[in-house]
Amino acid sequence: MDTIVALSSGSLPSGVAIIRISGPKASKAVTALGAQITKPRQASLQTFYDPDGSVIDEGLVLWFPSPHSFTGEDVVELQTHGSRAVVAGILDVLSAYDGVRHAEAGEFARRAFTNGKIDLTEAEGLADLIDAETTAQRKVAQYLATGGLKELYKGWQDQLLNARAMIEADIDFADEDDVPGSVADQVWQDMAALQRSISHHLEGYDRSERIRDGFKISLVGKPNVGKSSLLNALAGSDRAIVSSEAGTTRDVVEVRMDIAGYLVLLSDTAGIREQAGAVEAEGIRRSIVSAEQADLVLYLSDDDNWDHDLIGKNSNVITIRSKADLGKLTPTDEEAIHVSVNDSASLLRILDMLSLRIKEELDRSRAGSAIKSRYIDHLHQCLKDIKLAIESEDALELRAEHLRAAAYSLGRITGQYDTEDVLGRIFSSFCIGK
Ligand SMILES: Nc1nc2c(ncn2[C@@H]2O[C@H](COP(=O)(O)OP(=O)(O)OP(=O)(O)O)[C@@H](O)[C@H]2O)c(=O)[nH]1
Ligand SMILES: [Mg+2]
Repeated sequence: MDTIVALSSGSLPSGVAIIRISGPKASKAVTALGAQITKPRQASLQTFYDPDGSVIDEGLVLWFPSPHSFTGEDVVELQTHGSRAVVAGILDVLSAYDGVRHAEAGEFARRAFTNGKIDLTEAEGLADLIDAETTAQRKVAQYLATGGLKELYKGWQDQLLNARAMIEADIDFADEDDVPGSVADQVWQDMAALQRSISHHLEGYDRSERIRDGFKISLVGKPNVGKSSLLNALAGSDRAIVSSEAGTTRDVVEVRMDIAGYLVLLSDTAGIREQAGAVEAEGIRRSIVSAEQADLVLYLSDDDNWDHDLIGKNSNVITIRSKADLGKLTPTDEEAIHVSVNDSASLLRILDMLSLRIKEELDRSRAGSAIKSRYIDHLHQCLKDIKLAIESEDALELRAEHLRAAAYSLGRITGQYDTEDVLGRIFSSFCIGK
């Protein structure tokens, strides 16, 4: 294995330059500069010499013995003045050392990957982090670089491989007919749940952009069910007009609030009903638009008639049974949350639930925005194979084989099974010294 060397800091001239050297000869090669390694991970100030004995520069030497280094190999980092002449002089001496050469683009990261220090998603996150220009980009890149998706995909891969193992164990011990409630039945339920998680994750990719400017919650329902009252109670101020007259709210009223540290835009809307005058009808149209664009819909009703068609298309809905203090509650199929603006405990329950939901959505959106286009095809292929496994009428052996294929697709994302040319393409897009 060659030892590689490169300037790892940015363009010269600069205040300081960092030269990184990685590989078995790292500690030996610095002796060519008249320097030597000292205590691991501790800076020591030393002088660097040319072979003819003249001083090139003075700077710091840092020693990271294998495996506790970025690449997992022996690494030495030199901090010198960021002068073109100094850096060129030092690189000349080091690269002339036997077994040491200049690094290619992305070669340090590639070695970190080969040595299992990072997986492919983390390597890509690192590249994004270096390129990040905005806080939002930085956060997403940081998530990817620190293994956010690696953990998620690894977890799914484990589930698939466990399921396959369970099925194979089942085949080995099975009687002629399939016993209901057998291990395999549980496995297929788990696989259906996994399928949902992966689809959900892919949806997050599409939604991720929007949530950044604030999490939008829309209060919708029929007239007079208490939407404006709930908005006021949650916001802690009389922002919307409340009256016992149906059709009070005519336009969308938006309040900005902080729920558990998240910026939330809570919208009150006009009650939705058939017979309405021109102004109210326009208000109702706006209610439906608001409900469709919301990240979360709170669907209020003060009776037990729920009609999800009423509120338009949005799969992210929480049903709320309002005016719970009036005591007309009857059990319903709908798992509605009971709330009364006169009962502060019920309001706190709503706030708790909202902060939980917002956190879940934000986690999902963050994971979603970290998905790279390269992953999408593999995730779709994974879903396809799980579906085949679940729906197939074939023998269990064949169905288990689809699960193996699904796990393989996830392994392609993390780089577990990738071919030389795919890896080469990814790492060569990195710059030299990375
Ligand atoms: N008892 C009781 N009354 C409530 C509650 N919430 C709202 N109300 C009453 O219900 C009536 C309608 O409340 P609003 O908040 O204006 O209802 P809305 O859904 O905004 O109505 P529109 O704007 O007309 O669609 C008012 O008289 C409120 O005082 C509650 O939790 N308990
Ligand atoms: Mg209202």
